[in-house]
Amino acid sequence: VFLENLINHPKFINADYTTRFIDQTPELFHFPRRRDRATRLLRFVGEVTVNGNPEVEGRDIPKRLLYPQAPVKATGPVPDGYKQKLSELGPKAFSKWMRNHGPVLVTDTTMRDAHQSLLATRMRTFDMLAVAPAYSRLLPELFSMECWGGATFDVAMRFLKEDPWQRLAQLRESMPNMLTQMLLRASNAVGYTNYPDNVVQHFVREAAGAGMDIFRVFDSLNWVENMRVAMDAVLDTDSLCEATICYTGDMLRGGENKYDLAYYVKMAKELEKAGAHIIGIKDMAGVAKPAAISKLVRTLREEIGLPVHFHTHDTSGISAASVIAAAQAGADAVDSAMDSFSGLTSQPNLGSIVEALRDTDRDPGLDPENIRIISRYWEAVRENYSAFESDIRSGASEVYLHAMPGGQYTNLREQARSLGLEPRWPEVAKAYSEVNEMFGDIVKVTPSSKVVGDMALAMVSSNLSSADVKDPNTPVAFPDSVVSLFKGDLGQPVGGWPQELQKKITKGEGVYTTRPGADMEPIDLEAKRKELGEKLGRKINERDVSSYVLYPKVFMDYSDARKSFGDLSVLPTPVFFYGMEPGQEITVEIDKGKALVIRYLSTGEADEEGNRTVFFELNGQPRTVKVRDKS
Ligand code: 3PY
Ligand code: ZN
Repeated sequence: VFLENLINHPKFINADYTTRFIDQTPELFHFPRRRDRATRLLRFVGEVTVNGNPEVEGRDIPKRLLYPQAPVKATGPVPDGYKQKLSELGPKAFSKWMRNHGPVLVTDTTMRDAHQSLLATRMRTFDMLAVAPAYSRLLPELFSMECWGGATFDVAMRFLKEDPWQRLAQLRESMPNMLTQMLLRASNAVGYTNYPDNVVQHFVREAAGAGMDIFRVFDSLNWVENMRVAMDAVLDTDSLCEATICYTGDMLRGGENKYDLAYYVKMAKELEKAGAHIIGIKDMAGVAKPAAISKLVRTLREEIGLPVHFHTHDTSGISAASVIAAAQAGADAVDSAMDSFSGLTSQPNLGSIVEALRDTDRDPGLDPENIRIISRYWEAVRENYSAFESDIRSGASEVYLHAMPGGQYTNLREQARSLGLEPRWPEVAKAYSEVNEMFGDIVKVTPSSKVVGDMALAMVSSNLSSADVKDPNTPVAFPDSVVSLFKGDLGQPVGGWPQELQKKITKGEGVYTTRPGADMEPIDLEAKRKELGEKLGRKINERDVSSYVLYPKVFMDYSDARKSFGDLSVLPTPVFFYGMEPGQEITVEIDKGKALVIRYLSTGEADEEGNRTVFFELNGQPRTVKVRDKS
């Protein structure tokens, strides 16, 4: 133990010691009885069984809890897929191959955007890993698996007490033939604010190293200047850079229109020149109508030499028509979600799109039976997350009014509910669209969409009209995020900010038009590494450093949970959220080939201090843990 303490001591790791280190470092002689992994897991299961998981507190309880079985065992050979093609060709030649490939390529978003948009991003690694080997074997012709980035990074740590990097590395290993794909918010990385350039570069390097193949890079104001750092960082790796245009407004609308065809073509050409391998069209709200997307895809393919990848949301209920139109117009790849995770604010239905295109010249050639097998698995998984489902039952043409991103819609509705504004939701939706107009008709996608949402809620809760907000003589308490946006902290929108409003919001102070990252001091990563090592008192790696600089507090809270309970991603989802039933037995694989059999027996009465003893059997041996009853 002494040696272990020594080699894990942060000062030792960082070579920050002298010959008197051993004399001056009494903690090297602390030999605590280390809680083994099984005990830590039992403590968590006991805690949730007695007190519940705060993450589902106050939410609906699922009708039933399921333990979905993986559709195929991880045996049998894995056929080659597009991962092998990328390794063989490299990103540039892969891009050329993609552009000349006849069938439309299909991305599955179930592991990222679908659950981000339907279940508040709560899907756990456990449920992804169980099905990953089945994807590899049953659907090797899928173009890519969107499985990382966007909101999944912080939600994994914040709410699920998981390491997002571990998720990526494990998925990479379990699907060796599939291309992994992530959503990267350019200079906002996987956060909600602009980070210094070196933080973004470090993050991209680590993500590529952990197995990320396709980086879908976008900027929340479509400002290409703000995309270059992230794009260049991707171009320095062997991964694919999918530079992305956020689709907004109504391209074919007559009259004055900022977001017309010429706008998109110009942006696509800039992205091509900046070195992109693929051009993404990201219709985050699901407002790209079939005729518009058809024209856009056809024109982009004529005007640029890169493959085009279309992404949309089904909030309207008719977005599959846009996907089919995009495919018919020559889109090289399209996104969709596995049937049981499709529709509403998620992506349109993968199985049905594949069927609709069958026997056409764009037939993706995916096996319908295998799609059904995988979708059935996801259907069972989804039941366990019903606490996070929204009440939305149908598509809504209202999306053409507010144009909220699919990933934001349910969140904002939830925020409105928590402020007591749910009965006034139509007003919130209308205010959202008015705020957009006041802000100069901007692109609304994380994080700019969050700012528009903050302002809309502020207006409805304080009964402010847009005339009040604009009136220089009516005092308005603008949310911090709005002040920051109008100073320039997220960059510049096309045509600049409306000046009168900007003056009112910022009081003329701190406004700038340069790229935010250009004025930010680089973070001293070496110092952060040292600081983190000391805080955690364990050996750390570059991925920990990245999480820490992106989300200092969230990462530290996650680390505390990890220290107390170990790796919680190994627990089945019903147990993670709802604990165990007396007499229930589960098998938990804590490492490859190392399993624990946990049987929950009962919980004793609370003692005078309010502690209860929880009785388990671990691999047949009695074990108890003490849990403070918080009720
Ligand atoms: C994200 O940035 O997380 C999004 O999904 C935006 O659409
Ligand atoms: Zn999306």
